[in-house]
Amino acid sequence: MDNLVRIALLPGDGVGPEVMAEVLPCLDWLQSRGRRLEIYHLPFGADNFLETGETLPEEAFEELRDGFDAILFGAVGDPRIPDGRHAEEILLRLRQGLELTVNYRPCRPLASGSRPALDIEVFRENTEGPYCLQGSTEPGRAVDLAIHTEPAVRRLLQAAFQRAGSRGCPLTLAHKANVLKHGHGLWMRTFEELREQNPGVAAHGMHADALLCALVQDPTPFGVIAADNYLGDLISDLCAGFVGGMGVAPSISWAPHRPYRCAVLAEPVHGSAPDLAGKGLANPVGMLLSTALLFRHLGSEGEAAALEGAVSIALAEGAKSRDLGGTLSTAAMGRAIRDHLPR
Ligand code: GGG
Repeated sequence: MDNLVRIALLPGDGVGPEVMAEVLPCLDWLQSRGRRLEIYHLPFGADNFLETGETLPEEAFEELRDGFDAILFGAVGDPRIPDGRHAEEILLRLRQGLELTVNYRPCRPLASGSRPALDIEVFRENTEGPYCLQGSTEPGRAVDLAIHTEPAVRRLLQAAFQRAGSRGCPLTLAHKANVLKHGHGLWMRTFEELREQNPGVAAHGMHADALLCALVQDPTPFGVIAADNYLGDLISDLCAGFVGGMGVAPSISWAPHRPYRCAVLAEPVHGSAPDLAGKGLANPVGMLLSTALLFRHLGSEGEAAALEGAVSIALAEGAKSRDLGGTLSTAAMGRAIRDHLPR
């Protein structure tokens, strides 16, 4: 029998609660197949902040860190909080505080059929770079600091080398070491060291601007792409555009060194899309595929593959939400997918 897994659900803002609602029956389904889960719904987000003045209180963070195994996250971002303070104090706090260094963003065609020609997996460092939130705005001058540390860079690159090795595909490091000599110099040195230790992996570095051009011209030769937080964010969004857009892009973040009990967080790549919220216009596919990634991370490989398969079959049969040119609501799209889950 599997061990009990405690999962915290944080739907967040905007379309987050709507796409998270489509996950709940999938968690029930996983339990119906013998996986023991304890699910907790947590309210942190813009509404809670505006009501209580709290973003993610320290006790709540510690409870998530030490009392849960995994987090399923929706999205944060709300126009009523224009400085995005709550988003930083919730999502970036979780990524950084739990040391979720590796953010994995797969991009492959979704409809079922022959082997995908495009099969890119972006490994994005998730806790550092310019997203460390250190900087200042002064009259006529603004500073955003980018911090890169050797342990985080090494952890991210080790995960990318491991994955490229097991897939037998090329590994590309995106960098701008010609300009960002210090930070990306560290990335290059660590990459070279790991390249020597992994002679079986066809690994090379590429200037990020040239990489973006090559991706737009032909993404099919690429396999695993590793990048810092900022470049990884941009590259993975571009790649999402090759396979249906932001609404279908999943992600999962984990701490390979497992410093705390809670070492994994799955969330769609998309943000809160406030203009779509409350209208049934959001596509739940990114959230559902992120849930499948979590199932796989927790060792439920069969159920992960079945959920991914259900998405593929539903899309191949013509199920389409508005972003994909169809008319299905968020809930109808979720139902069309779940109809293909094995009982
Ligand atoms: N699930 C990713 C997420 O919520 N990211 C935060 C974000 O991008 N917020 C800004 C926005 O929603 O536009």
